[in-house]
Amino acid sequence: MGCEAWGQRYASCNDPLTRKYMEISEKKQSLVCLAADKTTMAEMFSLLEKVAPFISVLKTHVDLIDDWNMDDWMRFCKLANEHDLLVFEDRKFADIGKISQRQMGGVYNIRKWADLVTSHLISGPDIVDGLQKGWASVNRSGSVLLLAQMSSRGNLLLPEYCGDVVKLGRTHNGVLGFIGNGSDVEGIKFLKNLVGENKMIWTPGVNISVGDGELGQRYGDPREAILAGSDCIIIGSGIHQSADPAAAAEEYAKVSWDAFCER
Ligand code: 6AU
Repeated sequence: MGCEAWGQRYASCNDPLTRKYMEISEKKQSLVCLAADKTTMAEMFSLLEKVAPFISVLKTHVDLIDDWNMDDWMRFCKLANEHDLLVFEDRKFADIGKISQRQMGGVYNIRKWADLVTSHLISGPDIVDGLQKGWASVNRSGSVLLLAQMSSRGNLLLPEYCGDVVKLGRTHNGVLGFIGNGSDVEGIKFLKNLVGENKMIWTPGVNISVGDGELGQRYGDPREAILAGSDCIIIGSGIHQSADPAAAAEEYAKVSWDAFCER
């Protein structure tokens, strides 16, 4: 499968998951990752069925689900894969390498179903190797998005730290890219300048209604985020709190793809 829209970035990329994201996003014409922040399995299934055609990635917080069990969860992930979605567990790992490796297992067994996970780099670079060993132990592969910035008010991921995260993550094969702050256009441009073309920037903190969200969350405009350098907008409440999640997802997909083509 070719990938015209991503052009040179696709041609020069040899990371399978990055390529897969580019292919899916081109096919669906959507740079949208849904943050499926629901609390029951029934709500997760219902949301997925409604929005799947308009999104390229499904982001989960597995520990938000009150009635979680492995059988339903594996069915849910299988359905997501059938809808051509990457499954992304936003676990925000932060421990030392060997513990992070083991946390890929445990009750949730993230290594068995997630293609992508988020991680902080606060404990140093071995965390990425630990997470990669987690996938390798079950003969699967996956990739890590490192938190280089955050969208929440008062967070401590300041520019110097952001620069250090990018320096370590830019050349690591186990890293797909970086989480940037979608609410801050200048911040995304700063990050893009550090990251360059080889790794991705995915941005939460994006909503068509810009401004402050709940409990310190902040929102920027989806088109502006993509023009500034975001390769994927992570949308939660903008879709799942909408009265019509399918229509909202379709709208975010269109805005994202138009902005990407403009860029
Ligand atoms: O659109 P929202 O505000 O309803 O949801 C935003 C989603 C949530 C957060 O856990 C996540 O994006 N997030 C992250 C991620 C992706 O790691 C980082 C961050 O800085 N801010 C943020 O909101 O599921």
